[in-house]
Amino acid sequence: MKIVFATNNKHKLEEVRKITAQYPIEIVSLADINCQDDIPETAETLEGNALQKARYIQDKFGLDCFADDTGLEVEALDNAPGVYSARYAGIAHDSEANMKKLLTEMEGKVNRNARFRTVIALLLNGKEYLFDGIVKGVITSEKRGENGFGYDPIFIPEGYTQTFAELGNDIKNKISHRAKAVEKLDKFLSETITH
Ligand code: ITT
Repeated sequence: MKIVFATNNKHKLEEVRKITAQYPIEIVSLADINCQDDIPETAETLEGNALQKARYIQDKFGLDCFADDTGLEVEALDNAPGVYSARYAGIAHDSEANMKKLLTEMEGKVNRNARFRTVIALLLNGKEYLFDGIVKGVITSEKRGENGFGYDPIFIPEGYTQTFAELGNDIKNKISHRAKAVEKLDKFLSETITH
């Protein structure tokens, strides 16, 4: 089974391809369908943005697809940056600036609890489905590690002492927010294929 992943983030594409490797599902990228569009994400929730991205591709290309919207929710900051994670420091997709702003906001904060939350919206045969995944953890006081992307250098998942960027992709892809959401998607698609 082939399905389009509506993302412009190559790190997400790589992670999802690795997580789905054991399933009979082939992930098709936006590049594969010749889509270079900057897909709008203007909703106020992760669910809304994930649906908006998936609907954009289905409306324009008529293909079954799914999209992922992810946010980092920090307890001491009233769950910010949340749905605004990509543009927390003002300019979209500047991870260095986003991490710098978050570390500044967290200076002196004792409660470092945070969680990554991923919502996947799947559009299949005219129906819409949502799957989510959460990983709890804490925010560090400085960046650590070179792997991963986005906020990975400042997030330590629960049960570990290293950041996602130090742990590397093999561990991240087993325990992450995205891994949990993609496992639900994989299971659903595998069952749909065999029935
Ligand atoms: P698409 O919308 O094209 O899928 P994006 O990079 O805009 O890609 P999101 O809106 O879902 O993706 O991401 C929001 C922000 O959260 C963005 O700054 C990412 O770098 C960051 N992010 C997403 N997933 C992450 C992860 O697994 N680890 C660390 N940061 C992540």
